[in-house]
Amino acid sequence: MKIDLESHTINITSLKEAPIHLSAQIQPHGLLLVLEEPELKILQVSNNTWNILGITAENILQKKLEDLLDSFQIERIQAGLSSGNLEFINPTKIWIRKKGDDYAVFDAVFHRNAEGFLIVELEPTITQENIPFLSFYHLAKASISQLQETANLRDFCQIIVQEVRKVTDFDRVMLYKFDDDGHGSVIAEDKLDNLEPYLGLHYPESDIPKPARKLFTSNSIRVIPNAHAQAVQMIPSVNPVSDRPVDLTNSILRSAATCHLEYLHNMGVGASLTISLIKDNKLWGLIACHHQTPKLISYELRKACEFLGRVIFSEISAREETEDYDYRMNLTHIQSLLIEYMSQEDNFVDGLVKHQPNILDLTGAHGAAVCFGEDFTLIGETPKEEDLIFLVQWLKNHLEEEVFYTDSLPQIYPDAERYKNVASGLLAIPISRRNYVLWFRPEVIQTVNWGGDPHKAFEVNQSDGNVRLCPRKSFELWKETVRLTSLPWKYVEIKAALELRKAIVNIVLRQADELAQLAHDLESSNAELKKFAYVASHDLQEPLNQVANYVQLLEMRYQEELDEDANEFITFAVEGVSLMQTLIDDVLAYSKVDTQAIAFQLTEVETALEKALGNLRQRIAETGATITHDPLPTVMAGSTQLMQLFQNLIANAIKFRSEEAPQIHIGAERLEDEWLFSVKDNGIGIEPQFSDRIFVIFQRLHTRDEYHGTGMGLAICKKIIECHRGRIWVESQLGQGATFYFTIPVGGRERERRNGRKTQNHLFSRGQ
Ligand code: BLA
Repeated sequence: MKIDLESHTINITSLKEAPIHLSAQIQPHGLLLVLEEPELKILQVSNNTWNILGITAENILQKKLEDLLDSFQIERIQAGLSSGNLEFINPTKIWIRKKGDDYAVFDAVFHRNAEGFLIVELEPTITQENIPFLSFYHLAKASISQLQETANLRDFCQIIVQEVRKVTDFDRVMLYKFDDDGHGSVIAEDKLDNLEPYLGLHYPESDIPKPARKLFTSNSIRVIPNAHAQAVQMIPSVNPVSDRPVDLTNSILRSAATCHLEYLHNMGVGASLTISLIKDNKLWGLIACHHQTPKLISYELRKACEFLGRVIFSEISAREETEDYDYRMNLTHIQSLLIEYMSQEDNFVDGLVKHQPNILDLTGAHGAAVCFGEDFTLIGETPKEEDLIFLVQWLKNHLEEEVFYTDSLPQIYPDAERYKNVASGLLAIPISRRNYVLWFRPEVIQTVNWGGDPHKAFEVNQSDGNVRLCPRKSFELWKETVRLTSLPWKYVEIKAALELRKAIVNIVLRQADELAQLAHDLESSNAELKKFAYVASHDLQEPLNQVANYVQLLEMRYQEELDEDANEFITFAVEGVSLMQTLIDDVLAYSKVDTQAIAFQLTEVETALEKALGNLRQRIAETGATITHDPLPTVMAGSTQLMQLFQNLIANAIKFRSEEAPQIHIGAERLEDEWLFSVKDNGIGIEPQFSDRIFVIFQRLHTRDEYHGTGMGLAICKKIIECHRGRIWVESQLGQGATFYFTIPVGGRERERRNGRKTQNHLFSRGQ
């Protein structure tokens, strides 16, 4: 009866992942004993002793091995058991007396299971197929030397299956390779001509479920000499000492799961031999041999196959790696160039995208994005920035290792279906929790040939109250068109991405170090300045007041006695004191301009300007200055500082006026991501060579006699603008007036000036 999956809460996974190593059944061609050391007491035995030995299981249980075997055999076994390595005695030929005087001869194989019980498996000795190990070894060696002459991996695998078939004489021998997700495909095949080819066909993960794959990493050989044989029960089915089913992970005789036997029946297989191929502790693939009729394989032949599998496979692994050798060398070269570019650029991202080759070449991607915080740098064909914001957010929760890759992003992140044409494949590395490099590949529609419809890989059946899985009946070619998938990322490409990650992390760390050092230096120089300002305001102020007071006292008390010169000297002294006071005030004002101290808020520039003009009322009136302005915007700024900025610049324009009455215009222009302000006058102007010097603290172009002041005004302006992450400069010619420009970023100081340099160049070229 077929079961409707929707209406039943059947846990398919638990059915697929049943603990097959605890099966209490074995294949009937051999005997299995579970012994307790050291006295070799028989705890469990397979229920076929009557058929094979003519002795009932009850007559064997709880006896000792010595009750079955002659003492000289027991001595040899005991010696082997105490040597620690059981491989030395495997296989041991043993003779068991049947009822009467007849002896049965077996190949006995010993191993200790995970629970520490000794498992003895007895298989009938096969004389006709008993190929001496050494001659097999020579055969293997001959085929390996032939293998070494073949150039490509595919031909190499083909030779392997041919050789294995030659020595084992199976009807069909295949090399089966697993994908990352547990599916697999036949990559080489040698077979009888009349059999249907399986070469190139794919098989779903459920055909060889997880527990079966896991067993192969521990036990590299599986033999099923007769897929139709009736399994034999262990007696008792539960180990009487541990009170649990006995662990048969490394057993040879353990009966295959019913589901798999049914699978073999459906495929028309009478006997099978399977050898695992392990690479880097992972199951890479299998050599799968099928025979249409039952077929016994001797222990030696199995061992020889295992040996062949290992030796040959080490050669496959090496081939796999050299196959990509040239490509890998090329990627290594690109990688070293990228590292060089990154270290040359101020911003490492420029090093990744602005040169040839760039990061696209490193992984053979069609698009890439470097996501640093909120900044996205895109190259090639990528999803839109707004899509990337969400993708990166999603990645944060799914990226647990140093690299993430998929050749079908839309299948795990459905949002990506909208941009499958650019990003069906994704390879990503995190630089830190907020920063990522992503590579993209477009969808490539592919056809996959399956051995039977993978969507109907199995059915859930119910009989006698038992729910079980049944494999599909048909293994006929089933073509699938695979969409939403890119070409897969190669191992070498993933490795190249990981290497790049290391380099970026190093560079970013080094830059962060340098920045931290700079910040530290800046902080200490700021602290110095603040200390100085404090000292100036308190400690200097006091003696200064004292000088002023005493000079004034001198003037008052001795006025009658002082001549004109003396009075003039006193005036100079008083002026000096007041200049010094202004200097102290300016230094204090300068030291107070500090990013932390500025209250950034939406500020109407016009209001700030009006306040500044209010403070300059008197000077404006005295000089007859006219001040005009463009419509002014609202910006993110410190309003007090903005007012001070205008006050200083306008005061400067008035101070350095020409013969004519000052005409001052304040302009404002919106650029891409900043506001550009200008304060233009018709004053005496500045020689262009001095245009940088004027912003330096205490720098004066004129003597104090010509123009009063401390030379601090523009230094304060510069500092205010720097605190706003803007720029300030002057354009002027001597005698032709001057225009001071400054910028304020639209987004406030948090927004970096991303294309600052570009904007400035463009301005300068327009100004010429
Ligand atoms: C085992 N299935 C296997 C094995 C192979 C396959 C090679 C290991 C062989 C062995 O243990 O003897 C599958 N054989 C294949 C494939 C090809 C082939 C893909 O020749 C391709 C040409 N199998 C199912 C379903 C279940 C299942 C629905 O299809 C149900 C759970 C189970 N397969 C299953 C189990 C094993 C297995 C449990 C392990 C058998 C065992 O060791 O007990």
